[in-house]
Amino acid sequence: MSVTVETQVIHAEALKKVVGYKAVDDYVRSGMVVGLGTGSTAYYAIQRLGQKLQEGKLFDIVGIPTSTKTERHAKSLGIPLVTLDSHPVVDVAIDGADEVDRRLNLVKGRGGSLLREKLIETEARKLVIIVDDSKLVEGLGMTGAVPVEVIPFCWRHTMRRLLGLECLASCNVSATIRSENENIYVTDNNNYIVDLFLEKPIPDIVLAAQQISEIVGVVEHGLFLNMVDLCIVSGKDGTRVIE
Ligand code: ABF
Repeated sequence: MSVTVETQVIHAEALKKVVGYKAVDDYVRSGMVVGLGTGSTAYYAIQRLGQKLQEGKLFDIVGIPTSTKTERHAKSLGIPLVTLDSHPVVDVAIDGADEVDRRLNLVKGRGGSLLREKLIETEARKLVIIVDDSKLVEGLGMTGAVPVEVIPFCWRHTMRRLLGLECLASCNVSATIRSENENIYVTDNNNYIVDLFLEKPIPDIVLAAQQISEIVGVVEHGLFLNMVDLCIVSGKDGTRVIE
């Protein structure tokens, strides 16, 4: 039993490594500004980038990290870091996702970094998403939460407004405030995250994205629509690119 579980973990890690390495090998060139994603798959892309810089196979690269965790990781590998303030154009951004639909729309933010991810990846000339095939879905929001970053002030009110949205009325939506070690989880931006759980698919994701954004206490949501240029997917039969 334990051997099987361990084998599955190794297999899952191997799939993440394959897409992380491939993203850097195929889409990062010397001289680029690179958006550095967050999460256990993006981790391998950052590892590869650091490795290629150290080996002199890439040079004149700067990275823009999408979280404080990624910032620490990139620094530990000696990847030079900048921000959008000084480098407003991102040549390529590489990141994971929680769900990817047929049109390459995403749910992101279950790891907690959606705001900085969206801020930086919106500016990417090329957004490369790296996932294993367990992330491919028919309808967004069916395998877990749709995260929404909200300001702490009156978060219960903002949560109620989210639950009352017309566009989610048919989804049997429920919500929780994200917690960590029995405290409310605080994002890198000192905000909270409301996780929306849906029992039925969102009928119109564009409308939902718009209506969620319009709630005043909402900072950003984890629906990433019409942003992705290509998605590298790994599975037991190998790796493929969806464009
Ligand atoms: C980040 O990584 C998040 O938006 C998303 O929640 C997560 C996916 O992480 P993992 O690759 O660890 O599954 O990009």
